Amino acid sequence: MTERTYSQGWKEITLQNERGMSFSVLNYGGILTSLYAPDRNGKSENVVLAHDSYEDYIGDPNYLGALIGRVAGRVDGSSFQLNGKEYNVHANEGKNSLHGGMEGLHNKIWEMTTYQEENCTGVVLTCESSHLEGGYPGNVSIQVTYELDNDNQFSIYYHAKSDQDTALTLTNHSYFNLSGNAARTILDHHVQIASDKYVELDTDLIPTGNIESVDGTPFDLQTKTPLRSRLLSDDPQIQLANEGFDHTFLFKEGQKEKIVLQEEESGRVMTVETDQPAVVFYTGNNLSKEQLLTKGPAKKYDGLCLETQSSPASLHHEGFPSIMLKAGETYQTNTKFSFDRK
Ligand code: FUC
Repeated sequence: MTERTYSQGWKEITLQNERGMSFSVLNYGGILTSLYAPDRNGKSENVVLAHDSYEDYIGDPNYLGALIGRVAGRVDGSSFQLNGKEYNVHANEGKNSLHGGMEGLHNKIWEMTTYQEENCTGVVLTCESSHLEGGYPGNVSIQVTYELDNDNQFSIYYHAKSDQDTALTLTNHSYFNLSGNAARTILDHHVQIASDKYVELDTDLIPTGNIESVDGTPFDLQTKTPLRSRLLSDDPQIQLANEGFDHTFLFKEGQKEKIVLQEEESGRVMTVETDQPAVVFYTGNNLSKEQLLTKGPAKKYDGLCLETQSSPASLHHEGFPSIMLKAGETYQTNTKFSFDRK
């Protein structure tokens, strides 16, 4: 374990396993600032995007590596009804609310405690979000654990409890790039998602509520698919998201491996398992050269996010798994990213 302190009092913890993997996390936003995984030849390199200067994490429009909540994704019109009452949450993207608004979890200082067990090592992050913070009801205690084991599995466990009924769906906003230190874009990554349905977006990227079949569309990623042709497709849904995916894919039942991501040149393969019903698959369509990353200026498609979660579309539409958390009940979910090489 190593610990670093930054001028603004931020702390960063780095933990490693016995198989060439390590990760670093900042107490600011619970941001995953690095995740090192070995390539085909055993060379460990960073597989998530990171800012060069730590100040750039403040107000980062791309939410690099951050924990996201209370409601990950977009809340249409920044309002919703709960128990017959209307709640207005903070609008931070026109009239809509993105990723919990300005007071989202990505902006919080989290407490961090590390642990070491026989086969794994981890860090537990905790924070409190008070009643009406960001406009959301209930005092909520949140605990997120990042854990790395000796089988090269990196897991995120989410845990929350509220003293009032509220809306909650948490995720992590890491941008994966398996080429290592973002040497190549994600255009030549292959992806497979166990999903036969995706959620249509309007021009503000708000779910229309229409659940569409992937059949015969660029959204059919049920077999291993190179991303390039899909991202460069003239499909109107791909076009409106600034030439890429920024969509919720609803997982099929009964398949343990929900997502497989592969970069053939490095040989890295990442498999995602989750108990969440969906993923927002975002292909870094808005990354641009104004942001300086550790590898140099960012560019479109430098990384992709796999935001496992439930959809905030459920706040306004039928047919989606609910994101309501009842007072006193426990929100508990997990997502596991397993690394391998081929
Ligand atoms: C994702 C996308 C958004 C946005 C943000 C930084 O979650 O859904 O469109 O660009 O990340």
